[in-house]
Amino acid sequence: MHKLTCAAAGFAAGAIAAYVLCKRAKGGGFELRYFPVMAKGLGPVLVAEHSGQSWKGNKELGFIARGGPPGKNFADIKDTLPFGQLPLLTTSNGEMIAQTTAIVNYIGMIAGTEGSGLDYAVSQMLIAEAEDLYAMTNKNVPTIVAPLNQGIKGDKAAYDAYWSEKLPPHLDNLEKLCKAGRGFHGTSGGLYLFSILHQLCLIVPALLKSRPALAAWYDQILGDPRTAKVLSGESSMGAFKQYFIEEP
Ligand SMILES: N[C@@H](CCC(=O)N[C@@H](CS)C(=O)NCC(=O)O)C(=O)O
Repeated sequence: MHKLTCAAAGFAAGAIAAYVLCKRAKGGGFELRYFPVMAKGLGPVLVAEHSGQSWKGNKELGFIARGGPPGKNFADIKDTLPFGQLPLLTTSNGEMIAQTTAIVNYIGMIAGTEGSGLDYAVSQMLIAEAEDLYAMTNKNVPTIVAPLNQGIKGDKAAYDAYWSEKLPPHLDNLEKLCKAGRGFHGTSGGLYLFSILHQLCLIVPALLKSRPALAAWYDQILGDPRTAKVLSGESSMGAFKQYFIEEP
């Protein structure tokens, strides 16, 4: 009987969560939900803040991924999500869009910040490269929740090889691409790449020092007031914790 009650309560919370997710965004603009860490949330939020579109995030929605009130926490909405994971964008019609790259592309498309012609192609390349960097980083660099030698994480040797051998060719390629073209501008793809590079620069501040074109572009995005608003926790999303950390 007790189990039945719990199951019924779980179902009700899920139904309320689905209803809330569908209804809330209908007032216009879109909504973003994520955990309070940078990881895969910083990119979509930067793209949203730079887009000029109307949007609401965790803070304004009262969404607290772990331990938030009924319908406003990850556990309650997980079963209603397209892939059971965050980040989530909810459109003004209540449609749910998951997968970070889809969210970045969707905002870029509605805001016209995805670039056109060659800029569009470069923006797409940067999204794909940012995903490659994220996957590589996630395997080799500890996070605030996962130390080395745990789960998919490699060991200290893999961590060292990541910084000294694996990452540098990627940065060199980005430097070449940035120098050869018209820069990466503030396209949605550029902002998503920035969100990943920024997380690496928090660990190694001199990371881009020997890549002047990339460093100049990075500094330009970093110095933008919209970026400052997001990084300081003043955006509608609220504060982000650093996710990847230095090997202790
Ligand atoms: N491919 C997905 C991965 C999303 C993902 O891994 N989300 C994690 C947080 S970074 C999550 O929701 N974890 C909780 C869970 O899987 O229950 C994307 O890029 O959006």
